[in-house]
Amino acid sequence: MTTVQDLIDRLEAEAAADADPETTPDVGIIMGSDSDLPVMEGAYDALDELGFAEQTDFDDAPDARFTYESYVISAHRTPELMYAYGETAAARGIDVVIAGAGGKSADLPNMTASIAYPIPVIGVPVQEKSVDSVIGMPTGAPIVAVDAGKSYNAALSAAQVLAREHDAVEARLVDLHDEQKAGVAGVSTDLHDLGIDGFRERDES
Ligand code: AIR
Repeated sequence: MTTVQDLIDRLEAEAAADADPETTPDVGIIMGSDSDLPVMEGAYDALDELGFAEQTDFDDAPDARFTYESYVISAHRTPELMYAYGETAAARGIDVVIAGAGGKSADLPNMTASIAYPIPVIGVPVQEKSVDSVIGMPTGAPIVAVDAGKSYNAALSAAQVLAREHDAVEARLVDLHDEQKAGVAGVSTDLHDLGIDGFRERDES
């Protein structure tokens, strides 16, 4: 059975490997519990739509140039793992972290932002009641955060960070935005032209 220490050792070994940044995950997704996954799905959806691939083996990068990885890390159950993840993030080639946690003490995003600084951390409050603990940082300890549950936007923000350095990510962001605009135009036309009854009928069929 894998122990927390095994995971810490793994992260530290990867940090020491001095891997080519083109082969390391660009985005790290972490969450306080696997019970957060339904809310964090939006981040995976957005990254998939932007053409990112998941990297499950640090030593064997997928063909896609831009990748993400994910781990469950609990600020309260496994604080030593949170420290190790934050402290090794830069050396492991992570450029931006998306961190989600729920409950009233949702401390993974804010603590990871402090530990991994200056790597940007986008916090996702998994529940409405988590918002204050995610965003309530003291002066000098920054975090970027989205509204409760908005993990899709967290992934877009993460891609925006990468886009400052990578034109290909910027182009994908612009394309996705155009597709979403076209989607609104399509829905708007359908609602108008089919009328409310026809629109409801089509959606129900
Ligand atoms: N959590 C886990 N460790 C610290 C915190 N704050 C959060 C998880 C999840 C909630 O507690 O992010 O949203 C409940 O976790 P679980 O594992 O009991 O379902």
